[in-house]
Amino acid sequence: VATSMLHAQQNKAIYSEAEVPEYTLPDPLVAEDGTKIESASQWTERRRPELLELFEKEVYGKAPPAPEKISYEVTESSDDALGGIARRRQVAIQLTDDPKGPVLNVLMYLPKTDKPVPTFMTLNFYGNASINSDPAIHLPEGWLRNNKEKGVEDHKATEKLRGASEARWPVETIVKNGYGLATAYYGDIDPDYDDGFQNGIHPYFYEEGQTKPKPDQWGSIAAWAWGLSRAMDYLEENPEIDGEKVIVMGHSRLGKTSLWAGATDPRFAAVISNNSGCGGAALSRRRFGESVKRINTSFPHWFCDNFVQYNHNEDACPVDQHQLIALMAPRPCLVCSAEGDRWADPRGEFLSAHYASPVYELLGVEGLTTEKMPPVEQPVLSRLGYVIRTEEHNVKPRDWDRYMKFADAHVVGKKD
Ligand code: GTR
Repeated sequence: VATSMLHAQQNKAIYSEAEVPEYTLPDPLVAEDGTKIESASQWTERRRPELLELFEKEVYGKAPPAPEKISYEVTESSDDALGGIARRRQVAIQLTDDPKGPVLNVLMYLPKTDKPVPTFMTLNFYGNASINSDPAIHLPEGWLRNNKEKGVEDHKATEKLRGASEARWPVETIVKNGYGLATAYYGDIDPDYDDGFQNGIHPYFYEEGQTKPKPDQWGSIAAWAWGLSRAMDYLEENPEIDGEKVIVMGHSRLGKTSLWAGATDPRFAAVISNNSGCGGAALSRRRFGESVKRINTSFPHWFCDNFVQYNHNEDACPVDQHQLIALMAPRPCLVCSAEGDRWADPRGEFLSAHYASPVYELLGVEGLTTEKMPPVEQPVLSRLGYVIRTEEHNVKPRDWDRYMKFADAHVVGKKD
């Protein structure tokens, strides 16, 4: 009886600071053997690779290296999109050597200029056609999560899908501010349901006789992040894009993904996490809102199997999520929370940025410039930035205004 009561208690989500257990965070600036990290080179050569490897092994799983060559095909293109203000490009990136293998369809809207443009790279939840009602966007062909309101029936896109998520994607404003937007459907890389890794990208990398990833090999989040890197391979080759100014942004599970993409791929010039929560920006040891056990139970395919050891056992994990934020350093990184998104633990997201700050400072750049969690709607847009807005778990036009202001200051170098 006592044990089952304990389990019931443990399984109840924590929603008050008083219930947050006491915890000690692993120090980003102390190596696993106890050595203090006191110089930028010690961080870069020793501690950073060590932490990256721990996150690979214990949390997200290790992804295979980039393919030697990527092939892609421009499937559609226009220099007169969005009422004449933008160029539209649609490109199919072959993710493996197998011509029948998965293809990542990237949609781009780019400002009309002769110069290569800084660009936001962002995965989407319902296919490229969901972000804008532009009839030229190809409808997604693969499996989608059922959602009648969004126009998905029997896991297939219908015409109703067009523009169904456009409130989250202020494309015109982005383009008018001089930024490109590149987006792709995350399900092109791996459909988001637990099928034991039989579909999507994973099987293409199995050794002979292997039927699922090993406990330290990539789950779906690592696969989506790997797909972002393949998009980056292409963006770097596209002369219309400034490959040194690609900002990876993502919301929720795709916020977790953008953080992991930023950690594993230093070509991303800046990283933005929106409402990423557990397994993203939020500290796992706080167990506030969504816990490690809960996320591993609801979404067994997101993380690697080793992560399951830390269900209700967060303190045993050699890493916590502030160290993930530290892996972005010295690149600009913006952590965004929402007051109504308690499931994602806004305070835990703030604390991650706070505890990552010493790494930025060691590297000689500005960390998070506030010690205290800022009030709602008062963004702290330092190089390591944090903002909490009002309202729910979502992406709002004003979130994008902040991403752009942040990128103006730290990626493009424009002042206010
Ligand atoms: C929730 C999940 C969160 C978050 C969210 C989303 O169900 O518990 O971790 O990822 O989904 O991606 O919308």
